[in-house]
Amino acid sequence: MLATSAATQSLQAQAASSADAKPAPEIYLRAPENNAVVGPSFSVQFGLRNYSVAPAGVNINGTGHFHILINVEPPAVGAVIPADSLHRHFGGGQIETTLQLAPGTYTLRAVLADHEHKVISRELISSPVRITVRSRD
Ligand SMILES: [Cu+2]
Repeated sequence: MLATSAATQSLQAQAASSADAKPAPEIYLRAPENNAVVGPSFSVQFGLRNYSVAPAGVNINGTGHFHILINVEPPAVGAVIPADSLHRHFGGGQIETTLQLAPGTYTLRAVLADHEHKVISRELISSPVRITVRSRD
């Protein structure tokens, strides 16, 4: 029993040290690209490195769900992301979606938030992506 316990502790220590050595998380938009010109209905694809996706309400360390912020500054770390037309939640764990926007220019940001929709860290807020939406495809 003692040997098993020591082996378990050793495994836990390895898991902890590999977690410490983990590279920083990164979030970005695979699509659209910065300065893209898109039609009124366009594909959005989220990108994430060194972190994982889980649906809203599922509390697993190192996971979160995506949001798109449209023409708004991101909330502070730890703040709950509002749910409205400028703050879209993808609580099902989606990694892509289709957005419909009126013609114009927009600034989009992807944000990963935790199971309670709280901003996790600055690293999990993407750089702004500027797009122009045309009136036709
Ligand atoms: Cu959310």
